[in-house]
Amino acid sequence: MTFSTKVKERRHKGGSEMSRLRPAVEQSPHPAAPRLTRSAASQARLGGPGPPKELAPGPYGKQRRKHTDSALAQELSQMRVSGQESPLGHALDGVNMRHASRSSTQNDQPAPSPPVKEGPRARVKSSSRGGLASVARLLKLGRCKNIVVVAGAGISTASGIPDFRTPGTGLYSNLERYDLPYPEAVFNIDYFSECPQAFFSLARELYPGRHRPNYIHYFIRSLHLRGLLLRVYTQNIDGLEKMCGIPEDKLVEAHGNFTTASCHLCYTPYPAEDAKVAIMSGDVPTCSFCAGTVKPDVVFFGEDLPQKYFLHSEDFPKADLLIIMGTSLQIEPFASLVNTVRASVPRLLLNRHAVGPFLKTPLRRADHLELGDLLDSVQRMAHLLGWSAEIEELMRSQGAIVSRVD
Ligand code: CNA
Repeated sequence: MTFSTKVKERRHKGGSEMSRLRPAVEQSPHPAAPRLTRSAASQARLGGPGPPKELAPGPYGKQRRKHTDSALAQELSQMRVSGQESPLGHALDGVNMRHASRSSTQNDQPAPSPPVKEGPRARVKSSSRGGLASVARLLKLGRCKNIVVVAGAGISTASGIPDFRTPGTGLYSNLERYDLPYPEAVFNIDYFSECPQAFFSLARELYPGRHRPNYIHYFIRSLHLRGLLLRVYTQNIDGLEKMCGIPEDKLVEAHGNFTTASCHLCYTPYPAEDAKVAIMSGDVPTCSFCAGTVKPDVVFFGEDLPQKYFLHSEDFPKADLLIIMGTSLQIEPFASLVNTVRASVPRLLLNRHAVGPFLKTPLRRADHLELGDLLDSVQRMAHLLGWSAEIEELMRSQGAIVSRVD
């Protein structure tokens, strides 16, 4: 089974393989998809190397086959039908993605990339502040013992890693010289085939070792140390969750990581350290078997998410608190995952803007949001909980710099 990731706004490019913009509340008319792949709305805009219709196998190709008949695929498809619609229109459904063909998209012209919408504070009627206190109270009362964290690039900006979409500072601006048709093209496998240097440039930025985890990562670890963390699902590929000491079994790096590498054509494994040395020195590592370009096993659009991702089907129904941090919720599966906790379960969004289901008004009864700088919010949350000193001590013990926002 494979996964689709998708962006919430997508422009219809014409042609069956391309996606259509579709509001998030629409329902997919498609039947359960036996396979889903990661795809981005903006790939639809690209036209050229858009999401493959006949899925080219990815580095997780074996897993894809393994999951083909999984009941989980059906569940995910239903999840999409019942809660999240694909802004890509049908192309985001596993079925469409499954039948997408790379070659058939190659002559399409790129369409302009519409700005990603995030909810301005004014649209959110409910208080955009105050969510912290409510959730901290629940935690103090011992009501939350199976916390699921869903994280995105925003948790790492305090570590000096830009996110994608923040205007001015986003990684996209650093990749301008590659003339990417849209930010996520850097994770497009066909684009990579033509221009690996765009991704390698990003990889040089994100390879573990250059950046350190920040207070937010340690806050999540602190949840774990208190026995409250069921799992953290991160879209990040920077490895900072692992680096701060969140154990492997508590962590789902849904978009892969740099720990392993393989040929993007034949999936022959390649020594990750050799790939890193080549990429860091500006070379292109090539497969000794087929001479294809090697890449770290970061999940590109059209490739399978790691098998571990499927833990979500057990975790989310079990969660008694969902904390969503630093993500625009533009890419599936995350956008859908946040809707799979029970309706009575509190969801706390910590982000600069309202996103995903937090754009709807009125908010769900158990929804809380705290808008503003994430580091500030998390530090205030820790303060409310009385955890600040412990987290700072934890950081110092690992040589991390403690910077306080008072
Ligand atoms: P995104 O689409 O860039 O969204 C980030 C979100 O975080 C936005 O809503 C921002 O407003 C918000 N944000 C950023 N900084 C702060 C802050 N200091 N305080 C509060 N809110 C903030 O990133 P997503 O994670 O949603 O998108 C998923 C993509 C981006 C994944 O495929 C990632 O692999 C990819 N990405 C990863 C990294 C990384 O690993 N660190 C960096 C950049 C992009």
